[in-house]
Amino acid sequence: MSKRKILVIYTGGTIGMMMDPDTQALRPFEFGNIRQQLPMLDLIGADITFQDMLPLIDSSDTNPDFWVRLAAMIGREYDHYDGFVVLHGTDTMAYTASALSFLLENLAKPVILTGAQLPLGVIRTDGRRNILNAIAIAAEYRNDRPVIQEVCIYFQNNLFRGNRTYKDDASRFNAFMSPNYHNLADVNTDIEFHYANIHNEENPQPLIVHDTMDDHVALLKLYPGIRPEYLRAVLGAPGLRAVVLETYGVGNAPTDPAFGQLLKEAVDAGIIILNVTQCKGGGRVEMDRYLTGKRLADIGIISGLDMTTEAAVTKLMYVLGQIPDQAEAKQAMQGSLRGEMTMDS
Ligand code: ASN
Repeated sequence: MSKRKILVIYTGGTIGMMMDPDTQALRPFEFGNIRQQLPMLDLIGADITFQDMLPLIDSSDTNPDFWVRLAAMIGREYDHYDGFVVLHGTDTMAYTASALSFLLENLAKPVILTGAQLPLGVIRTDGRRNILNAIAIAAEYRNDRPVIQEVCIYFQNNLFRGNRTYKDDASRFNAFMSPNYHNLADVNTDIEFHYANIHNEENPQPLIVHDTMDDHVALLKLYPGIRPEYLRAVLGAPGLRAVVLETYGVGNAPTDPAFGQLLKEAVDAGIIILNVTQCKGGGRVEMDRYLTGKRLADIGIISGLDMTTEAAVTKLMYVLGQIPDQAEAKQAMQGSLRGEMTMDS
């Protein structure tokens, strides 16, 4: 069997950063000599090509335009490679993984994002193992079909569905979590794939690479004491089409009538309000559990069920980019598009 062809796209992030001699701060540098830094690459048994996506960025500079360009780059190379690895900063990796999952419709090849908490050039780097394992996973085929056919994040021994993750820790190597969906694989002495959790495309359709996202989306986190004028300022922003509302627990919010009235006016004006929970460790929005949540459902706020904030924001940007009509977009938001939320059974 010929070697699997893997394209590694380097976008920036700590993994390839070096200390800037002038500022003493880490910033992205062109990868260039990665093969010298990773002699083990040759042992993977894959045919590996590296491409930089310029300009290299710290992932704090990620935005919808960057996601569209990255999706287009994968789309252009889709037929030439068996799998893709994207080297990306950790800070917004969960947003990029979520956005890519929506932009790449009918994906039937692996797209694995990974990165590092310490640069490759540092002796204790986590980047070396993350890259090598991500490439090995992208090159894994069974019965001549890729084992992974979706957008994932590989980090510190865990393979996650990308649109189920968030960055949980600023310094631990085990930086990502997927509280509401099981791992797709665990990497120890062996790579153990959990096939029941992995999306399996029986009849792959041609890949569709979407190229529009609408960023008229706001994210609003509730906190005790939030002033109505702050809420009014967000809801009154020109052009606003949708809000991700991070509520308490299973989707609860203050019962203050003035607060409810502001939300109702926004919903009546056609703004989509999507309720997700602030609880990072897991759980789902159930607006009928408490009166405080039921009031939100009654005014037309929709449930994000067990979606992460990262998936909610990028899904809205994607859906609004495809669907100009607010009512239709609201409808589309309530289904699972790429396994990003668990539907009620
Ligand atoms: N600031 C970096 C980034 O997200 C953090 C990292 O990659 N660990 O680009």
